[in-house]
Amino acid sequence: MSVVGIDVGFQNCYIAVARSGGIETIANEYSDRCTPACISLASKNRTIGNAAKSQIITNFKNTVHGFKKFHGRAFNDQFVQGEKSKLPYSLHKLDNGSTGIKVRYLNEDKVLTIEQMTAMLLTKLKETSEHALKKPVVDCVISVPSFFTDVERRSLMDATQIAGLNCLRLINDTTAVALAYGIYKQDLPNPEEKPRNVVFVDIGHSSYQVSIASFNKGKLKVLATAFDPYLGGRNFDEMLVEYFCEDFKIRFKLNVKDNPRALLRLYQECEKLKKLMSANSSDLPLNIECFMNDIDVHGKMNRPQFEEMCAHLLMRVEAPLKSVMEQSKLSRDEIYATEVVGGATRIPAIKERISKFFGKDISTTLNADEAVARGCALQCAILSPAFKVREFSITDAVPFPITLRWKSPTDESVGECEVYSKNHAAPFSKAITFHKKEPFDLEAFYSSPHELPYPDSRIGRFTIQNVMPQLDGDSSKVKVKVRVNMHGIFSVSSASLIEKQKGEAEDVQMDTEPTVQNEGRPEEQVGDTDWQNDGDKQDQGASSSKAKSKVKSVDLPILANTTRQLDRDVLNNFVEYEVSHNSLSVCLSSLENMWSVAVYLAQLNLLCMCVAVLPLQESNRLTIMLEDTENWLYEEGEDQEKEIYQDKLSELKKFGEPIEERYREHEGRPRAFDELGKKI
Ligand code: ATP
Ligand code: K
Ligand code: MG
Repeated sequence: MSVVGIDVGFQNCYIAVARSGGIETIANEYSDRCTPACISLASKNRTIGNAAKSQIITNFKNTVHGFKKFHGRAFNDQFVQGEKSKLPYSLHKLDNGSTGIKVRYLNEDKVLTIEQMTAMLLTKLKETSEHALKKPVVDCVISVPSFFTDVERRSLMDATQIAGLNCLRLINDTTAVALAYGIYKQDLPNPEEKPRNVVFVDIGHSSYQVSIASFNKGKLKVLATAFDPYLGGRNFDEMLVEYFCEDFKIRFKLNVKDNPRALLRLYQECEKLKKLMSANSSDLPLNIECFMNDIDVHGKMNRPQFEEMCAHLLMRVEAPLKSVMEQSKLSRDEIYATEVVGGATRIPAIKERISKFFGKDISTTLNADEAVARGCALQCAILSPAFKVREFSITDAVPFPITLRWKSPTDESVGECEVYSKNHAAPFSKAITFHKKEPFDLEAFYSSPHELPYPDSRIGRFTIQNVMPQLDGDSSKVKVKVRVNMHGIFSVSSASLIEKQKGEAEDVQMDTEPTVQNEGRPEEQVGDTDWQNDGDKQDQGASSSKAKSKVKSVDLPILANTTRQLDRDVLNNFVEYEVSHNSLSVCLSSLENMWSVAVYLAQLNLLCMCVAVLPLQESNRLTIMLEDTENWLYEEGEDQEKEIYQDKLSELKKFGEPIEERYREHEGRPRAFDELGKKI
């Protein structure tokens, strides 16, 4: 069984796998550990990841990126509509009201669902891990923003199914980071000692998440989470883009926003500039040749100016930190450390804000890009029977309170009960007892819609079927189990009718108020008895006291109708579609053709990074040669006869082999390159 963790980012995806040596992040065929969340659809094939990213400008209408947060959202959703105007590709309303993406693919106009898009990305990541592990990959753990609601989580789960993956757990980004932090720590307090509290901050391209977790030996517990789902690195890119659009309008009379290609180029250049500014506070240039109408543009920016421009964004750093501290009721000196991850935390002004808030330096002991994926792989290893890891129990927190509502049997009044309070431990099951004579509905919804980053607070309606009165006409006792599962998804998991046996003494309490009992975490057998709380114990006590009166329990069917649920037939069609289309692209890039050239090119590219071994002149020639081949590959080289590729490959090899040889001699480590060759 494979052990794989996948961080599906808004912009960047990472994969970590467990091997005998431990957890390691793995590289794709471009020797890149980051795979861009980007899919390019074309007339003959599809490309995903790095190759797709290089098509963003050339094939802008059909190169899809930045779609992660459309999961589970209606086309008319305010967020979707807000994004729509900024996207180079088109969105389309699907029949069920969901958001679809309209592309030209295989010479046809197609509308693909978000689940299908993410599935394509996951297929690619699955293949990359299969290459690395040299065996099929099915089981995995995937990261998800902690603020994703049920609908978004279910939609992501559907995507994993379409990709042929078996997702053992959707784990919250910051929880994965907490696990990556805690599992190797040798010096955590003993179980009876005061726990160590650590703040985890993850600011990525699209969003900002923070959580506080407390650690003792062998366990972590998430105390609270907070977020700004709409603050990330891209907001800072946008500010730069806005600035230069204005600047170029004045100085070059250019209307950048009217030209999607130019706008996309400007986005790319601004992102680069933003990253440079993180390391440099002096004036930095922004130059783009042949930008629009054959005009070369140039501009400049420096860090102080940038920070001033982004002051309103920087102001938003504090609120989630404040919120998470208030929720946890901890004082600042009870915080042991603040660990930051995510690309955007490299912005110096963001780091400053965080450390100023806590009054001490932040720590960056974790790999900012890979910590989420590593945490996912660790969780997968813990769940996998095939892998031996140190025992570590993870208790997450429910981000939004959940309420259950039902109609009273006697009158038309409505009863309701908050079954999960904010920050309630998860995964977690509860049993609720009702007294009913007929089938009834339970409606689950998020109790505080104002704090929900999603427009619909409904989770679903669950009909408890086949409920009948007792033979004597009395109400039946119906025991319903609800749970927030491993993926952070709520469900009514089972219902049973407790039948009174003939001659049984009337000792069942017939109150109409349902009673709620905590059941704890059935899916985790590990220690942590503090979850088996009184409710559960009372239940057992009661049944043993009336041990003589026999009760028979009958399972009741439940009809679940959750919001925006993908029809199972539709899902199956998507599965088939993905399988056939993936084999199509695999076959188009099978080993004798373009693929082999690309692979060899990637190897040489890597060699090129070690140019220290080559005389300057030669390394320049190599760089030019590689660039030329790459350009050829993605232009006319995209669609050639097999022989052409073979020729290209031998041409490359003629050039590359002596260099490989020299590299080996120089390094005196022949294994390194062989390893690399195998990996790719
Ligand atoms: P999300 O977590 O929102 O789904 P993600 O996981 O794809 O997104 P990350 O890979 O964590 O995001 O971070 C990407 C962001 O970090 C981008 O906006 C990128 O420009 C930014 N970034 C990366 N390096 C730097 C740097 N040195 N300085 C400033 N920003 C940076
Ligand atoms: K990421
Ligand atoms: Mg991320």
